[in-house]
Amino acid sequence: MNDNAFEKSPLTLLGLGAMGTALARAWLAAGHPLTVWNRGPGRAEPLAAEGALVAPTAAEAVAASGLVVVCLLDDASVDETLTDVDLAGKDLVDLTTSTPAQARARAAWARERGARFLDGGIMAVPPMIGAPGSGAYVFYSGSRPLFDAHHDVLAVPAGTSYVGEDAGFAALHDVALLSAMYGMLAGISHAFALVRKENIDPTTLAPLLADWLVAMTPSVHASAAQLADGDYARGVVSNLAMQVAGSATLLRTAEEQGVSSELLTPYLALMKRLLADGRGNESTTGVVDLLVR
Ligand code: FVH
Repeated sequence: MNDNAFEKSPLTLLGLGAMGTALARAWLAAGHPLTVWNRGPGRAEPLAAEGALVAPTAAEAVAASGLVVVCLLDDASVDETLTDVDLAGKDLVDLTTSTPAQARARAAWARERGARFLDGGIMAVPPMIGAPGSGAYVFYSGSRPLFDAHHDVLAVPAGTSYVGEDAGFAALHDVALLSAMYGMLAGISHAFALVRKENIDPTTLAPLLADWLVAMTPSVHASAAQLADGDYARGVVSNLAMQVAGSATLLRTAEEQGVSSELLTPYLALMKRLLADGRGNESTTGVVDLLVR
């Protein structure tokens, strides 16, 4: 084996915000030759001191490597940055958060310019990047040959999860997980609001809340199994009729504690609609049917 076999592959990174900088540091620490570009000045300087090559323009940065990773604010900023840049023969990986439709349009746009395209959805915050054991990973979708060719490089800052040739799937998985997170955060807010006026230390409630949420997570798998076979009554432990009856206590408690129920009522209203449809013996999985237009 010659020495070149141990050389790390070079890449270019466009965008040195909080996430871009974390990605850059992970690749530099792993010994990858890295060319960086950022729209505004200042952000590249610390990375230059750590070994990055700083390109004066996005076009020059792109020209420097076959693999080009983009991590900008939004899809519009990707457009602004790459519109006049020659992408022919490049492997473009877009880690900018986008919608599935934006990712699919970006894939077609890249193809028209002679580039292979992979979209990514980052499931991490910057401190988790390049930190072994942090649980950080990135959903990827689009060109499988691109993903396979650069897997070793892409796996440096975070784990990888390839979810299909459809370029929109990474964004879809990303947004599905983030949307679930906001549902959870809404519930946490409501719980803390309920105890706000009492002599209950939020830091005492916190571990109880966290443990309870963890204990309830198997319901994700139960719902998935029911959705897969279409039987929403299979294996039901706490049926909808009981839960709707119980929800009156939740609403009344909110009122007693002087807490708005605006985060709870939309979900409870959907449960009530299912009950009115005669589905009281089922779980709450049927809410999915009501949401899909
Ligand atoms: N930070 C996070 O917690 C989340 C975690 C999950 C994934 N997101 C997404 O990652 C993308 C980048 O996020 P970021 O954290 O790096 O964001 P900022 O620190 O705000 O940096 C934004 C960079 O984008 C550049 N930029 C903005 N507008 C333009 C434009 N029109 N043309 C060219 N570049 C642009 C900005 O440059 P500058 O302001 O320094 O000149 C920064 O480099 C994002 O999609 C998250 O949703 C992060």
